[in-house]
Amino acid sequence: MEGFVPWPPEFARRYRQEGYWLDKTITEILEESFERFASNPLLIAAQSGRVYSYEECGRLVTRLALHLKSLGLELYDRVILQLPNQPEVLLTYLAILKAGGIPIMALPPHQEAEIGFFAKLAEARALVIPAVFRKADKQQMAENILKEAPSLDIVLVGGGTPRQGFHSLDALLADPIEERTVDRAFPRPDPDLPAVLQLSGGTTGIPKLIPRTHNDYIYNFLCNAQVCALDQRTVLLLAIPQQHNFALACPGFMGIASAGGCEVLSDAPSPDAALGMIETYQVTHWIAVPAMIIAVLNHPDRSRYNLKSLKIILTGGSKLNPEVALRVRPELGCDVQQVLGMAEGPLYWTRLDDPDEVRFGTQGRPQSPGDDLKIVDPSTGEEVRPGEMGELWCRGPHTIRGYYRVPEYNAKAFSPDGFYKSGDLVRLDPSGNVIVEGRLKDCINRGGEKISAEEIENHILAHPSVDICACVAMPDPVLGERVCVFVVPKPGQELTLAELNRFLLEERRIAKFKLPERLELVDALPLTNVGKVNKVALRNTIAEQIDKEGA
Ligand code: OOB
Repeated sequence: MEGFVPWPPEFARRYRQEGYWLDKTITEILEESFERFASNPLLIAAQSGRVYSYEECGRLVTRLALHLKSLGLELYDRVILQLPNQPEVLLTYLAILKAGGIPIMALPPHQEAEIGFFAKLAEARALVIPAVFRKADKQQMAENILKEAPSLDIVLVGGGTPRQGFHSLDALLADPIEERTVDRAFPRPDPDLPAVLQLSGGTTGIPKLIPRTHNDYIYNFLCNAQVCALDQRTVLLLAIPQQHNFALACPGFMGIASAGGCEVLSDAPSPDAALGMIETYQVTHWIAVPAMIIAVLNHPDRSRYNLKSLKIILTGGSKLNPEVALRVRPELGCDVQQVLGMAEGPLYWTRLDDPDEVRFGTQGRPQSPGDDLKIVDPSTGEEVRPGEMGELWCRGPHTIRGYYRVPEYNAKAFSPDGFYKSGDLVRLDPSGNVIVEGRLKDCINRGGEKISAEEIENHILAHPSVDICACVAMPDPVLGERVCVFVVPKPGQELTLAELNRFLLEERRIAKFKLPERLELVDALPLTNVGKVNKVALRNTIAEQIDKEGA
């Protein structure tokens, strides 16, 4: 497939021999579950309480896949999936796979800038959107994108009345096409080719698409379901966007579905909602970013909720500080299992039987025996001495060998021997687990959601009052980091945060979660001795400033 970088044959051979790659499709693996666990509940829509059994999910997925086929979707067609956390997002995801398509896992808050970009880069055939998301008219967004992306010709709309030429997802799900369809065969994708395009956290001006193959992604979630000991009794709460790799495959929905368990899917991000759902649905496992754990720990009414069913919080996306980790057992009565994960594939987990200092103080070790890691001095590419800090490089049976359709960038992002350069600065502790100490990459980690500094800077530079600018992370007690922008205005120009953000939302049409939350107007930006903007100095300046204001 053009633009996809496969594993070299000697690695593919090894991964098969060692039993990591099964040469099945995601649809085949999950259909085994639909049959095997038929009457078990697979999915609960948290807000309505509607329960979907494995059998019902399988039936609805086949129906929707037949509709996609009759609308003209073909093998390997790319489909942008932007629905919020309701069961339809999973039914559609599985239906796209069954019809042979490749879902692009866009996030619900993405706007025209992001969705238009993915549509053009991947030459997407179809787009699946909610009619409205947080007051944004997504059908209008789709109309605008259709004018610029000639490959797009199918638009499915969840909720609300579809505009002319668009299709109602709800109507398709309610229409039993299977009863009048004789040919129910679907094309079978090659397990060595991309099944899903994930999004990269982003460290450059342009977002990247991450091709996850059937072989690699299946191993990713099967191995992960074992590491997290999921089984038929597991009730997993998910309130982060279902499209995220963490929510989909680590172990996420696919991990739970492979194990016969049940997922409670919620689109309410508040700590109150999470606490209520744990009690109502007797949740045993909860996938939560550290910001959510902090919010729950600090929640004044926490003792009103019965959390007895909760056994483990699976946490990652940003660093869980040991002080917070230490509060979990005494205050919430459950354990934490930490993951250093990346949409590119690498997964480092602490294990449930690790000693306390490993479970609370490290971000774990590779989940697969087939993984290789190196900790290197980024300036030389040489491995550092044991215990020293360096950049984490990863390679393995579920770590990609290249981003989709960006050969020049891949030459820098991967080593010649195929390691993914994570951009994370880590140290290996004597137990063989990594501790995340910082990062090289230029992004802001806002409660686990990654925001590329360069991407936002490029949009801000388009504002008529801005001469130069730099985005950096500013510390936040709950989210960890938020975006702060330093701007040198053009001579005689003024700028406020409100005006800048109006411009970014209305004229640049970017997702709201990426907006700067603080603007600092300055006369000049500090430079390093090679003439680049000194972001370390800017981060220190804003951290000191916030510290002073707090005091
Ligand atoms: C997950 O994936 P991404 O692709 O959104 O972000 C990856 C980056 C890592 O390179 C690292 O910088 C940061 O997020 N990160 C952590 C972390 N887990 C991720 N930093 C410190 N401590 C951790 N535990 O975020 C992701 C993917 C799968 C599972 C879980 C998280």
